[in-house]
Amino acid sequence: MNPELTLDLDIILEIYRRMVRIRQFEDRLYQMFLQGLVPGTLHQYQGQEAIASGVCVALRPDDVVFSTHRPVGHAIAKGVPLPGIAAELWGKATGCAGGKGGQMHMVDAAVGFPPSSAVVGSNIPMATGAALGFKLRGLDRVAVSFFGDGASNTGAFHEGINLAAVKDAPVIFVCENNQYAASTHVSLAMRISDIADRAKAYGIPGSVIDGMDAIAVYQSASQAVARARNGAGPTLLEYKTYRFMGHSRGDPGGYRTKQEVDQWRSRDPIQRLQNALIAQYSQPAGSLDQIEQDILAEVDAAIQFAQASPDPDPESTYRHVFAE
Ligand SMILES: Cc1ncc(C[n+]2csc(CCOP(=O)(O)OP(=O)(O)O)c2C)c(N)n1
Ligand SMILES: [Mg+2]
Repeated sequence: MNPELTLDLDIILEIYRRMVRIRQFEDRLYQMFLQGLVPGTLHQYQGQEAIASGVCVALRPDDVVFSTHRPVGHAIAKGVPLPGIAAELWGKATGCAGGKGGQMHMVDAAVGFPPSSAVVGSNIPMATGAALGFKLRGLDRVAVSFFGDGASNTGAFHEGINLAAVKDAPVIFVCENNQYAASTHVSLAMRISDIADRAKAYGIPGSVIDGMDAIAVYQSASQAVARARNGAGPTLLEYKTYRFMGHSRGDPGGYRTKQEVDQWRSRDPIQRLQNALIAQYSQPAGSLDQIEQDILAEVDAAIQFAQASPDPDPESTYRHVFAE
């Protein structure tokens, strides 16, 4: 039997919804950015949606996700409400970080999303620390760190994973290998072709998974989550993927060939899941269109909310600097 058919339809539809929500929101931001309507910078997530969505659907609401400089997709997938994300991008008082964080600093403790960190690699030991805290308090919650191929070359990667391994901390290390750290191809930054091989050095399981296949992402993440929750310790999951857009705003992308970008775009993870929903789960194309229309309305509403929201009160500048 096709293993895809063993998965509950509701789960696949939930993964699909989250992926479409990320794509629609990110595409809208891109269009508005080109019109000069988005303040600040953008590090976009198009192409990688299967990873955030597949992993987060495998989590409970009280599990926590530590993200990076590219956090919008992770935040949406973990359930941070779109209006708060949009308002944060516009630096408004109603933003999820009160308008003080901007694009790289999404946060919502209520849905298990501690502040994302733009310091590459730093969120790896943070996730280990949170997971150790859960373990010491006897809780069966898990922590996830999302990070890139570039982050896997930092010292924080080594320290964070090694400590988690020796302590059997309930954490999942999710490496999104999108082939580039800014403009540097992975082959120029490491001698190995699979980052998952590094798991051996820490005595934990590591696997390589197709990050454009949402169902494979969900299945691999579910196994790692079950292992962590059962006290068996951390797992390193390397998802091979690609970012469809530039590294950040204004990246002309001259370091990638059109042929390479087109080849990866032809493996679009949303199109792939849509095909599976239609062909194997007999979902009418119309019902998937309806999901997309509903999400477009959510995106419109979130952006209108952000644009209509007030700027932060100058008096709030020194709030959240010291413990109150
Ligand atoms: C410690 C540190 N060094 C450098 C930077 C600048 N920087 C921001 S993103 C980035 C590339 C990160 O690549 P990767 O980890 O593969 O993540 P991706 O951008 O591909 O998602 C760099 C070098 C930073 N933010 N932090
Ligand atoms: Mg990368």
